[in-house]
Amino acid sequence: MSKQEDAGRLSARTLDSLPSSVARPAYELERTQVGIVHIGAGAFHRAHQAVYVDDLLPTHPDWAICAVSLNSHDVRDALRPQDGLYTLALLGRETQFRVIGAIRELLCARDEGASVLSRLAEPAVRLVTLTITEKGYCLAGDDLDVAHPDIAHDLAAPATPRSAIGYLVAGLRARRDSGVAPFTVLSCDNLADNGHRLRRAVLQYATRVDAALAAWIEADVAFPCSMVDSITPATDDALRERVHTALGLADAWPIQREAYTQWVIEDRFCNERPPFEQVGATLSTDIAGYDRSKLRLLNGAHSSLAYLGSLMELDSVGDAMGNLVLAGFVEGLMREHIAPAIALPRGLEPGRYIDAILDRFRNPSIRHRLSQIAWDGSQKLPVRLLSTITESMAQGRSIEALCLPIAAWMQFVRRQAQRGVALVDPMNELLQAVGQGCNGDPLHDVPAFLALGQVFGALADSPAFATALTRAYDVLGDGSPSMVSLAVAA
Ligand code: CS2
Repeated sequence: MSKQEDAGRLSARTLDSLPSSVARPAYELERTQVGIVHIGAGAFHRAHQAVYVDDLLPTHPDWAICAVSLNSHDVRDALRPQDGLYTLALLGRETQFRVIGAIRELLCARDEGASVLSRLAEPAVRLVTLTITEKGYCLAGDDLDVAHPDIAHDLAAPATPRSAIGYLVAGLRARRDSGVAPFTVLSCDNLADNGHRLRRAVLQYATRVDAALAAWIEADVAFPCSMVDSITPATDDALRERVHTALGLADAWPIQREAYTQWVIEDRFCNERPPFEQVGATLSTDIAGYDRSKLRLLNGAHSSLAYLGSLMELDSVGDAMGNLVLAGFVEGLMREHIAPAIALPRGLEPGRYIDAILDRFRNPSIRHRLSQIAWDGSQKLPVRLLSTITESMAQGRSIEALCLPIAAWMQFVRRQAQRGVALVDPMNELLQAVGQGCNGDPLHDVPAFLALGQVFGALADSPAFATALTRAYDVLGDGSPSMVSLAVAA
């Protein structure tokens, strides 16, 4: 980068030129020290967890973040020239801009694996956090998918891993071998029981690599669960321009999110932990119920809006909420079909929780595209909606309404496949084949989807589920906007 370009871009050198309206790190960047390695340096991490850390660094400078992307070098390449700095736009009635300094190092594991491993081995790193999305866990049902190409690679070459699981185990092994206390492993992904699931996958992998290491991990490493929440629409050019105007400097990768944020963390760490409770997180020994309530109510409603709304040719969550028929259907789904099937945590009043979620969906300052939420449906639907269906059936409740968004996903897959549009989904190839083979007859199409065992699991064998899903698929007809409107109105 030339000196001239440098002068016009956000970096440690240009921080002092920021207008007073833009908040900046309230600590000296060079006095911080990396204490957290984060795997999955995407927008959600930078908008959520890194902001809590940014609030903590003035008083606890030894908890800065080394942010690792497993495959893509885009975040590293955008932020390294900016000394890790980036802008967060908080979308409230008025947008507030804030420069975040919590990420002090950026690594891309694919090109810099050795640096990632040496960070993981450092005693000063006491916590490893993850936002690798559902697919990053390489699970098949509740177990590690040992046939997954990255896991198969790592099992054959555990010293030079590719997967997050492979990195965690290689890092823990280095610590055990040199007598360093293990780090805590904290999953921050939208999965129920995320810590338990990650622990199980790590142990299954470690057992195959080194049984003694697996026993050490089992006894000494903590994998707390957590629930994360903040709506984070993807960065677009409009945001880049707004940020440029507000800062008077270019930022290659600003991010945006709603003002609301929540982080509930199970207080079970095997090494020192950052005092996140001082900066707004909730730490509790019992967080069961928070993750399910959020995943099933907020994310379940989001995915329902995404698939039904996309078929209706709506663009954003705001547009979908402006369609009173669709909004009414999703509200009814939350109040009458999802909430009653969840064991809610003590103190969480479902009516108020749902009101607050619906208000957030209506936030006029946010343009959250349905197409973004529609990504990775094969990974999201099991945790967001199919789990509610399983429990509703066990409780003898009706599942008719809950099957409509699942049928909408199937219609969505069919439409994209038949239009020749690839899906953003790790199962794209398989889904394309199923979608292209659909002929619109529910008795033909529904069994083809139900054969996707990775998505439907044991539900695929339930005749009651197959009947309800077939009916829902039939009601959606050809999946055209008018048919879908009629279906949600019914
Ligand atoms: C959304 C989530 O993209 C999606 O699938 O449902 O990212 C959602 O915005 C967050 O989980 C809110 O905390």
